[in-house]
Amino acid sequence: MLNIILFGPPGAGKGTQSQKIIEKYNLQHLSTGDMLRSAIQQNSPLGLKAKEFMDKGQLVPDEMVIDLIASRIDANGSTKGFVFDGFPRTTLQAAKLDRMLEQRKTPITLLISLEVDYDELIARLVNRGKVCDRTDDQDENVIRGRIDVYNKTTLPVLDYYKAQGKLRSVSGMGSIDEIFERICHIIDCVV
Ligand code: B4P
Repeated sequence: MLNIILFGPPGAGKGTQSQKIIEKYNLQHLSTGDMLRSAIQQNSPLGLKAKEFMDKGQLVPDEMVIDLIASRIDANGSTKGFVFDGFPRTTLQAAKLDRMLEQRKTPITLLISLEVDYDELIARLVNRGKVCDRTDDQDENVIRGRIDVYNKTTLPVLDYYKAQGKLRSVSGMGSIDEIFERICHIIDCVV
């Protein structure tokens, strides 16, 4: 199986590139952000709780997303592999994911880290806030807060996978197709 973590700060292009990767390599897309937004739309108890954190630009509690991911991995046993988008976002989530995949004898193959300048991240998310109804993109202070949370809480996940020799960094600046070409080059070296 090919299991890829697509990693990067808010606005790095994780969701955008994940879509292209799953189409080209026939993988299953697991986005915790999408799962949580869908729970919010359905007004489920999990969605109502998640909304409180997401609207403020904070991470939702680890156990909520870990349970979500575990159920989706179990539901997709016959896939050729997964693209994890927006997960793991803490080292605890990373350790739990490793354990889940170890039990299924299908470890993470690579973590691809998208690197994008701070000002470009802000510009992309402010722009998305104008065209989408995502509440976490409506306020520039919340956007800046999400990037702070990424730097403080999520970045250590890079070191976790670097220690396993699985980290690959790629520039996330430029056109969507240029970035996708760089990502494919990395993936094609392992398939
Ligand atoms: P996510 O849904 O993961 O959202 P995101 O970090 O903002 O990135 P996203 O993938 O959507 O955007 P992209 O960079 O593709 O998380 C939302 C919230 O959910 C979190 O803040 C947190 O509260 C919660 N959450 C999710 N997972 C969690 C977890 N594991 N643990 C705890 N909490 C969790 O794209 C951004 C914009 O840039 C788009 O408009 C896109 O069109 C544009 N864009 C992309 N590539 C571009 C390019 N090359 N050039 C120009 N624009 C580009």
